[in-house]
Amino acid sequence: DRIDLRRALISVSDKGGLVEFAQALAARGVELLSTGGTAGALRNAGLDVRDVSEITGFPEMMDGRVKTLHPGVHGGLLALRDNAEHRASMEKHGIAPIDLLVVNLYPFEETVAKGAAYDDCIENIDIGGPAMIRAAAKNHAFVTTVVDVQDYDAVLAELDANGGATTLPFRKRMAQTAYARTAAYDAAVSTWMASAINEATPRRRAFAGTLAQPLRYGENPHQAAAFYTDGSARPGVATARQWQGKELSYNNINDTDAAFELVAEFTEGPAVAIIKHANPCGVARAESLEAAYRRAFDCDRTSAFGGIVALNGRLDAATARAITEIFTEVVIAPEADDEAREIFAAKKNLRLLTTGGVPDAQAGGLTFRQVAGGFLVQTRDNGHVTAADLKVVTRRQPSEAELADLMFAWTVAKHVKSNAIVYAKDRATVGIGAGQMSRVDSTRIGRRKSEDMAEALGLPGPLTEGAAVASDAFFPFADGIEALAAAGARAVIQPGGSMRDDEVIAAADRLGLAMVFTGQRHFRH
Ligand code: 93A
Repeated sequence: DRIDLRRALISVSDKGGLVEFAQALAARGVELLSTGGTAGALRNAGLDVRDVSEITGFPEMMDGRVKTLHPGVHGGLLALRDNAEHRASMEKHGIAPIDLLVVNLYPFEETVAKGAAYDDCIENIDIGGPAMIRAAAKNHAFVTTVVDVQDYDAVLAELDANGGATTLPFRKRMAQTAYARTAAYDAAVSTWMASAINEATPRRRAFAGTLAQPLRYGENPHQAAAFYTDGSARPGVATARQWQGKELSYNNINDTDAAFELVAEFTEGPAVAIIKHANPCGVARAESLEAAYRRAFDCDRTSAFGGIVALNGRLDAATARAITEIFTEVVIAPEADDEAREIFAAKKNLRLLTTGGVPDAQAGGLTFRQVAGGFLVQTRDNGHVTAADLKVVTRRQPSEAELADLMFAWTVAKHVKSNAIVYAKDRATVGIGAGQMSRVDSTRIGRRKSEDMAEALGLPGPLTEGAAVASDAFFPFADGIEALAAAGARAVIQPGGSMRDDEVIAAADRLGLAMVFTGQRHFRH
């Protein structure tokens, strides 16, 4: 299964490492064929190279759209060398076998990422490159396919280990990588076109990402994992710059995303969220980020330990100092002051990420969840209500202050796993009940946590006294409302729409609560 490497076709857009690699091939006696730009670069470096146009008998034409699409090339890639008929065809048409194909594609993803115009993106859809890659990879019984600059060294090592030949297992691995590349490339084209033509539905879509980082392990140490990016320019964990600390883990990436997407909801003034296990354990708005952090921290100091902190504004020294008072895993912010970075520099295990901006919480896009045998795709939960959308359903109207807290709690609840109950006061969470199978349980958990916190802070509890409460989905029975009232809550925001809304509203009226319906639900599982 060893194939001696005699002839290579190299056609690359990313010319990094090209000359060194081609020199190493030439030194091993490999004949080089190339397309225009690549051949030029190789000649400049003093290498002997044949132009593909010499093989095809055609010049590169139509702005390079047609360079390698020719039987002289594809025959050389696809011919089965142990097949008499294929060999006869090669002979008859003067087709020489190509043993190694080195192609990296027109930079379509980069062109889209830099916001290029439609026609520019179209021109950067590579046709000849993927055609050659797919041909060479299909014929891996004889041909080695390289689609990534990072694999050049592996090819040379393979040749050296096998006396100038490649082995079948190696060629199979390279072929598998090659198809991953062409699949991801076409998925990127399709995804870009969907947004270019405003095709928002998740139907007829292809999905693929680019490997950004192999991870040390997954959700648990016995699980292997990797992080893929989807090419979106959305500011967030995938595009952030990491200033210090060890590599992010699978769970860190997941939680950091949850934290940053939550604070991105707050566009008016400083906001901070602290996340543990993908749920917020404290969220607050305040006049400064430091104050917001301290108030978020005071929601659940116990859970905040080892948490992930997201800010929606520039990290300053005072906030950095406050954060370093306890152990925190990751801090993510749009930017960070030099002084804040210096304060963090003393904390070796703390990772600081800056994103350059805050994402648009109301932007479209798709989200995924895997199930056995497939995955579920849906549009992002970019649902948003304003005070004008709310319907007061109780005799008592919420006060201005209650209304502000209701809106705040509702926004946080959108980012809490269902069943979600969020108690808030003065634009800070004071109790969060997350991820319970029963809504009453979430209600009780939020209250109990606030009692624990009151005790820890030496305050008369529970802190839920006088709070506004959000529920991510409707109350099926009056018992949830009764539990909220027992916790001292004064106002409630929820979607409404239960069969027993009448009972629920009657309970709120009886207990003196103000309640508003949003008409929109925010399940999150
Ligand atoms: O425009 S193409 O789709 N038509 C082709 O026939 C073709 N053949 C190779 N693009 C084509 N290529 C691509 O050209 C390669 O995939 C590579 O990215 C690039 C290298 O061009 P050059 O050698 O001129 O820099």
